[in-house]
Amino acid sequence: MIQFTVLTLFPEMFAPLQESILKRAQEAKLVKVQFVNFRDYAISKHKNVDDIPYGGGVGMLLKPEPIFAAIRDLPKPCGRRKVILMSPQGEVFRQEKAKEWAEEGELVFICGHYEGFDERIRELADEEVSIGDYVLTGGELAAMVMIDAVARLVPGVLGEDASAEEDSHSISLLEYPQYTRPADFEGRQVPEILLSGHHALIKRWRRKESLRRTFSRRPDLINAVTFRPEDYSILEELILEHEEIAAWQDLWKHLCPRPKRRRKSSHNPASKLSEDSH
Ligand code: 4GY
Repeated sequence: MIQFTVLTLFPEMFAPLQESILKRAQEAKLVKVQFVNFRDYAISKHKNVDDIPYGGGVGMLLKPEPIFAAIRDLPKPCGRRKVILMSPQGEVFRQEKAKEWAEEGELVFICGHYEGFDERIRELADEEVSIGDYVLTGGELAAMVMIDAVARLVPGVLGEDASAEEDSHSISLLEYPQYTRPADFEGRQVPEILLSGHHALIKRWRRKESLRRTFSRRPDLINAVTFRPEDYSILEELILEHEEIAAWQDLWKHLCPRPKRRRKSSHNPASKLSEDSH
C-alpha cells in the first residue's frame, strides 16, 4: 500500500482520482489518497493562508505558518515518507522519478495557489518538482499527474498481466504504431506485415517504426537510446528513407557488423584471382 497525502486548499479538485483505475486501486487497498486542507491550520480569525509580499510587488504569497503546522501535525509515517513541493521552479518530473517514488511508503504533496510560496516553505520539502515548463493556477493538477504516474507502477494497480515496466522502458523510445480491427477502415489499410503472422519480421518492423518516430518527433530522446546490434541494418534503411537521420550516425557506428573473413577456396575464382594479383 502506498499513501498519497495532499496538502491543498482545494481537495474537491481531486475528484478525477475517484474514477477508473485509481478508484479500483483504492478499493483494493493498494493505494490510499488523503487530503489535508491547510486552511484548517490558519490561526487568524479570518483563516488567512496568504499575505502580501515584503518589499512590494503584485499578488499574494502563501504564508508559512499554516503549511508548517499541517506538516508537523501529520501522523508518523508507516514506512518511508517524502515531502514534495509542486512548483514550475522544480526539477522536471520524469518516469525515472515515478519509479523511485513508487518505492516509498508515503508521498506528501504540497500544492500552492496564488502567486507563490513564502521562501521558508521550501525547507519542508525533500524535493521540488515540476510537471513541465508552463505555469498553472495551482499545484493540484501537477499533484494529480504525479499521483497517477506513481500509482500505476504499484504492483497490482494495472492488473495481473499488464506490465507498467514495459512501457516505462519505452519512454526513451516512442511507441510504434498499433492497429486493431478492422484491417480495412474506409480504405485505410493496416500495414500488411502485421497481418502476416511472421513474428520476427513484425518485431523488426515495430523496432524500425519506434526508431523512426523517435528521430522525427523527439530527437531530444535519441542520445538516451540504447542501440542494439540488430538495429544496425534498420538504421541503414532509415537513413535512406530520411536523410536527416544520417546526422546521428556516430551513435551506432560501433555496431557496424565486421565483414566476414572469406576463407581461401579453390571453388571461389574471385578470391583466387585477387590473391594472384598480390
Ligand atoms: N508547472 N509543475 C506547477 C505549477 C502552480 C503559484 C506555486 C508546475 O508543478 N507545479 O505551475 N504550479 C504555481 C502557482 C504558486 C505553484
